[in-house]
Amino acid sequence: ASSEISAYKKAFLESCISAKVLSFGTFSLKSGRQSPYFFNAGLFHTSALLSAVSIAYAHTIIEFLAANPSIPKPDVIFGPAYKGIPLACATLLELHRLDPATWSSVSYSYNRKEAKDHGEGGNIVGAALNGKNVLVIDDVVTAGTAMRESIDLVKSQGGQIIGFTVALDRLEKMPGPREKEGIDDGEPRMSAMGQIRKEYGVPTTSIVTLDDLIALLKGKDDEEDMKRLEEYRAKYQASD
Ligand code: OMP
Repeated sequence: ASSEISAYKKAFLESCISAKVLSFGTFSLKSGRQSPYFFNAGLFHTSALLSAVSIAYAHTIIEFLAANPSIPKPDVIFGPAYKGIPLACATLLELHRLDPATWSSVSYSYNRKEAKDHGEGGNIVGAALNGKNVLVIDDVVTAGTAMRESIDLVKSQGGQIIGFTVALDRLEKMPGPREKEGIDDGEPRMSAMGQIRKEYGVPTTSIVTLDDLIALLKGKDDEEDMKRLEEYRAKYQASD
C-alpha cells in the first residue's frame, strides 16, 4: 500500500469526501458484500464537481497512455449508461482543453439501456464503435460485473477496447461461489481488474484505489472510519 499519494489524487479524494460522493457507514453492494464505504458517482452534479472529476480522469488517462506507448490512441471515449455518460463527455472536453492537438478529433459515445427501433435506431448514441479504438470510462469496479458488460457491449458493436479507466478501484478479490448466500470461503483470489486484464487482455487504470483512500484518511482524524476500512481491506483484498 502506498503512503504517498499524488496531488491530483488527493484533490480528487478530498472533493469526493466533501461532496459525499464517498460516504462511510454500512452499505450492501451489488456483489452481496457489506462495505463500510460507498462511492456514488451520481453525486458529481455541480459544475465544480464535474470539473474536478473530469480533470482527475483526464490526468489519469494522459499518464496511462504515456506509460503504455503500445496502446493505440483512442478514437472514442465510451461512457456506459447511465453514470458513465456525463463522465465520458466531461472528460473528453477536459482532454481537449489540456491538449487540443491530440484530442480534437476524438469522439464520445454511450449506449441506450433500451434499444430504439425507430428514427436512427440502434443502441449507441454518439460515435459508432465499429472498427474504432475505444477507451471505456466508468465509475467503480468491485467484482467486475459492470466492467464485463461494457467490454462485451463494445465488442458486440465491432469496437476494439484499448483501455478501461475507472474512478475507483476497490481492489477487491473476485467473489467466491457462495458469496451471494453470505458464505465467504476466505480463499485468496485475483482482483476483478486483474482477472479482466488477464482474461480479455485489456489494460486498466483507475484515478484512485482503496489504498489511496486509506492513505489519505491516515493523515486525518477519522480513526474509526479508517479502522473499518482497513478491516474490510484485510478481508476482501485481492491476491494480485
Ligand atoms: P461490480 O459490477 O461488482 O464491479 O460493481 C460496480 C458497480 O456497483 C458500480 O458500477 C455501481 O453500480 C455499484 N457500486 C457503486 O456505485 N459504488 C460502490 O462503492 C460500490 C458499488 C458496488 O455495488 O459494488
